[in-house]
Amino acid sequence: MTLRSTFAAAAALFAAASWLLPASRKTPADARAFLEKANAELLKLSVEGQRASWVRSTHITYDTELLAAQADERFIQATVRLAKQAVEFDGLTLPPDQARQLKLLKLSLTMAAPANPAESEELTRIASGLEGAYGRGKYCPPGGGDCMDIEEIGRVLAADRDPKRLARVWTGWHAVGAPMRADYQRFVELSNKGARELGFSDTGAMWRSKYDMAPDEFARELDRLWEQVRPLYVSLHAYVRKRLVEKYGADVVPAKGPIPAELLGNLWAQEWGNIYPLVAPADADPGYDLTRILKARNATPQDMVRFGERFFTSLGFAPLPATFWERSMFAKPRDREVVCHASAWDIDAADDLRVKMCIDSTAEYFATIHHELGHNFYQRAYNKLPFQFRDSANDGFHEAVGDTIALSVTPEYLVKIGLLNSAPDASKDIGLLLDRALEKVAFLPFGLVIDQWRWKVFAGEVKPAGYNRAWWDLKLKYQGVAPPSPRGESDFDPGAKYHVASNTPYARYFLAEIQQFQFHRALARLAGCKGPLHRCSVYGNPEAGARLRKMLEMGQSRPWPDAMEALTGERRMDATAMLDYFAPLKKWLDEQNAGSPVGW
Ligand code: X8Z
Ligand code: ZN
Repeated sequence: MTLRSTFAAAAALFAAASWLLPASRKTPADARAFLEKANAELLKLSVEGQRASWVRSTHITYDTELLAAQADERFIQATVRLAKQAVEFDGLTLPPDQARQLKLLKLSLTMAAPANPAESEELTRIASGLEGAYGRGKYCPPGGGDCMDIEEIGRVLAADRDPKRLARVWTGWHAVGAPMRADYQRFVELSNKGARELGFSDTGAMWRSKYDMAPDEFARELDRLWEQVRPLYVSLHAYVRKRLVEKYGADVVPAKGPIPAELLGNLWAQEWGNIYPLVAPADADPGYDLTRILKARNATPQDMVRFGERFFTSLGFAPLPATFWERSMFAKPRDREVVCHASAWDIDAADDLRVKMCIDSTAEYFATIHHELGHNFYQRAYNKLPFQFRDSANDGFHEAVGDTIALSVTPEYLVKIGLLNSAPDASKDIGLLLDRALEKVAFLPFGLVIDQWRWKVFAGEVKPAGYNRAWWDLKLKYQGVAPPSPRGESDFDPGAKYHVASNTPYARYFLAEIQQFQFHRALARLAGCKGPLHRCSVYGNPEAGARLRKMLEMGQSRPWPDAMEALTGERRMDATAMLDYFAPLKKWLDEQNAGSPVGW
């Protein structure tokens, strides 16, 4: 034991006794000692929890689920206990970084367990079980035939163009949600109880409190950002629908109504890049297909991850540790159940970084790899900070970093790394932008829907008897999509989306979609790129890398506008960068849509 940690232990003991003092007699030294002890305890429990979750997600069994649930429970209970104790320091004038750590401690959970041990155990068991049920989910066609897992189903939705088969497979996967309904209802009751014990009105309000502004103000921020980008989405929607009417006929795709969700190339209609060939502009197609290139080269999952790593090292980041390559899961194992949904891990809060993915050699996975590595390089950048600061400035930042890098995957970059022979000229810009818009713009309303639904559910505005109805009402309102056939309350379609089953908040992805264009614009300008933003790549630019690293190293130590400013010079989330990026496409879409129905 070092001298420093001996001192910390003694101070912590003193602090333990002084927690019994009334608030007025607490001192800043007590607060410091409390935080040191709390951070050490939580770090230890969090590492144990990460290990148990890793094993649960890469070997799903009855036992690994229980072990992960127990480890989660220990971490959550400790956090709840410490958050309740932290209230004792309210009203004390403290150094800003200590005050912020205390505040973050109270906000750090996405699921708060009630103090009652039986309820706490029940909640964590349900939560772990829901994620496991999603991970094990399959569609077994009636009348025989091999069962399909989520990866195979995703491939059908991406490539099949038979509306009947798409509807069957879509419906088959969505059946995974139905058995989760009762557990989800109980999960809502218990997690709300935990949130109330921490002083929040419900779990949704707890989630909205994490943005360095009042929870209602955050909800208004989302509305404001959505209003900025909505016209762009509506134009894209109208154009895509028109092309789908041409392809499938007006009896399959209503010319003025919502688009059938199963026709958009993705199980949740969240990203539409897979139907690019159906909507490509006749005279501006860029003429290359990254998926085809990767397949032609027989690129292995490891090869693809290496491309991603090399982008980061080109910006001056240190390479990933050897253990990353040894311990990550890059491909779906044949011999066991796993959660394929991609995720990035920092197991020991030191340098045991990993990804868990079932990589296919496609352009979509190429982008997802950059997304995940963004998480890993962020985790590594802030891992020297106190435990409470080891997170992104707000949760959108964590999701935005890797995507920012993926925006630099331009044709010119692909030429530089030898994946493409020559870059298409400017006459193909509309094709490039449309391809990106199908990924990024199409996602925007989806990024809102999930938590608009959950906020209402947690607040009790949507009752269990109306879970599925409310889900489809929101999908219609924001996305303008409809299910292949009427859905009822014996279905539970939200459960067929990973983040609902795994209780991962989702507004973060909407924020990330907006922020990544702000980050990309700032880095591209810093790198001296004068051309249109979609042709700018910061590959190999150390200044851009240093600026990015500066923000990542701040972790969550400052309110997020400070981190945003460190990278971009701006203090607000603002969709103008995204609108600028897509401006030529918006003009083109509006021309294409002239005289055709717009909206639904
Ligand atoms: O879940 C993810 C990542 C892991 S954080 C693969 N994403 C969202 C989703 O798949 O629904 C990235 C984009 C949105
Ligand atoms: Zn992510």
